[in-house]
Amino acid sequence: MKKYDNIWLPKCSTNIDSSAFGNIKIEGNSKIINTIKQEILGTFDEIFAPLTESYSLTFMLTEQSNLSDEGYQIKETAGQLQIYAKTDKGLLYGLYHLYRLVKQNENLTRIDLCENPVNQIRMMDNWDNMDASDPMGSIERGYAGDSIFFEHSRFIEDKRRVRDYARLLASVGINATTLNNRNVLDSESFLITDRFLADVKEVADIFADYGIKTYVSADFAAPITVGKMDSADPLDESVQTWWADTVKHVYEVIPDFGGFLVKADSEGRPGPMTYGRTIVDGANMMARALQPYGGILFWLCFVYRTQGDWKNRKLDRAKDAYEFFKPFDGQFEYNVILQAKNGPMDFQPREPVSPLFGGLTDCNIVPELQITQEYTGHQIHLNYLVPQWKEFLEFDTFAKGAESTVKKIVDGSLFHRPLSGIVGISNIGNDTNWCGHKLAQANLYGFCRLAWNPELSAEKIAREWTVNTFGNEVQVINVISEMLLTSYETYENYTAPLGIGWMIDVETHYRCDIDSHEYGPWGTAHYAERDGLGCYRTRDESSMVEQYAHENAEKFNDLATCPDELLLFFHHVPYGHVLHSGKTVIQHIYDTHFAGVEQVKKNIENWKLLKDFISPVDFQNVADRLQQQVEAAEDWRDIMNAYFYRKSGVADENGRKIY
Ligand code: GCV
Repeated sequence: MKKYDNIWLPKCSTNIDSSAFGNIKIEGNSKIINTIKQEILGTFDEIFAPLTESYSLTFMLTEQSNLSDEGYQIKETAGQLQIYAKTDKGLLYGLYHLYRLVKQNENLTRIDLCENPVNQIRMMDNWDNMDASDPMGSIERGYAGDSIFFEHSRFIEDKRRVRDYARLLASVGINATTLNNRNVLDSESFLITDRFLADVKEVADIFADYGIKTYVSADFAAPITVGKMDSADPLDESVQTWWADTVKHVYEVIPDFGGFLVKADSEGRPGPMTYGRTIVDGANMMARALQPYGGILFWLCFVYRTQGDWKNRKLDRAKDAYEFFKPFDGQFEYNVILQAKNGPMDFQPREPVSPLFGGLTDCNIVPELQITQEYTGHQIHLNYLVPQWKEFLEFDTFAKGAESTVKKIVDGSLFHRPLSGIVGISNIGNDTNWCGHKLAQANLYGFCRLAWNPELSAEKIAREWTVNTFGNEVQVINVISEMLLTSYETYENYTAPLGIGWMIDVETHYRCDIDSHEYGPWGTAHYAERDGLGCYRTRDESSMVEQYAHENAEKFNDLATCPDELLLFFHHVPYGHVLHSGKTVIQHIYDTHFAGVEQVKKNIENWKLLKDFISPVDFQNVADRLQQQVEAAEDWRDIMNAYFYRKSGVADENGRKIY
């Protein structure tokens, strides 16, 4: 097994001396309680030995009504430090909070805090493949090495790293995970059969030790690929029986199994539409098979027409998901959760919120946010995405009048949904520092902290992660948090402008390649031509704006009110169009592209200030990545500026070098 750094947590040794408990009392008896005991013993020297010099410590189960099932209270009186919770899981979360307090040097005397998670399902999806192109277990859009679950088309024997991942996720409140890529190919189809169920159980048991439920991505066509039937038609009784029997067996082996994630009728994946059936026919059929066991079906809304027509302005990929799903609102089984990307397209650096949020009012829907940096710099570029996610969560859908924010859909309160929550696409792999770029760990941490409490600010999360990871040195905290907090804007500056996206190479989604999505069979992405650029999504064009509630439709439709950062997502404008900022579009493109590169150069200088405070390995890791980032940013700047200068014929007001 590759060696690796621990991240924001104290190291947990397995060479433990059980006599060390001393005056720490722990109520209860369960697998999770054992995890707590192991944590206490494993981190004794760093955390508990100093703590028990001042306090006696008790982990107590309670019936307190101010606590939810996963909540906890940490309270100190007269030298007694107590962690109360209704459940063992709450105690575990309380323990991890205690770590944070210790790392942040908080004074624990007379402390009295109470925490309940705001969101119900806090899920991490993994895009790990068993084989595909890489025998070591590749990760689709993964930028931090190979899979920690799979190699050579089977499970990795040594599960220590899976355990550490479970620990990491639980330490920031994650309570569900999907093991494998939603693009279910070959071997992965058999995860729900005896070929792999014993392994799935072993992994699920590890996650369960940390209060995390395990799901797998299932192939809608499994009755054919696995069951050797000639159809996967959801209305075919033998197909329904096949799923019922298969699910029954899964639960016989893994009684606390979570359920399935399904990507159907999307990007070449089969689905009910293959058989002329509806989304509801397909989803409900699988959901019913899960119902006797309390299982949940996550069904992806990432369904779009893959063929565009640049001449037909009514055809618009951004409209597709809403058009496919809205007609079925209210018809899904109670245990179906629709899972939709934050934006209507595909994890671009800047998109408006998907109109499915607020548009679907009568079914369970959760957003998925991409922690792995597919279109946002591949964990080579520093890009702390928490500010993007905060904007998403704060967006007012106006679905039930003002204050109908996305975060109220995520916590289930807006439409009083029985099932609700949020999903992140993981950014870890088997790299020594888990995320490729050491500072990309802040995104993993940040997603999970927001999933627990969306009110936390991007700044608070950045500082908290920095202290937990690098310690309390003020200069380190200031430099790293400043680098993190400006990095999203920096990346946006030197890549595609004003919300348009897609000016990136079509295969890897990394390099600047302005036209690679423009002239393919999918249709058009940016419509850049001699006189202007931008999409045609207003009321009189593709009419995508109409999918939003009236207030937002009006705002986006009108040039006078459409926010600058989304202008080109909705409008085609001349290069001379003046933004609310007072700049013309063309000057904005030049200025942001020059500024973005300068911001990365500044980070390179700032990082050097930390040489004496950061371990040599981490220091070099970030320094190397910043160097790669600046080179890529210079490419983006030069290609973008040259392209738009030549298209528009308008010179830079400041006479800078444009090729
Ligand atoms: C896992 C995008 C990505 C794919 C990804 C897909 C999805 O299209 O490029 O790699 O597949 O989204 O979310 O299913």
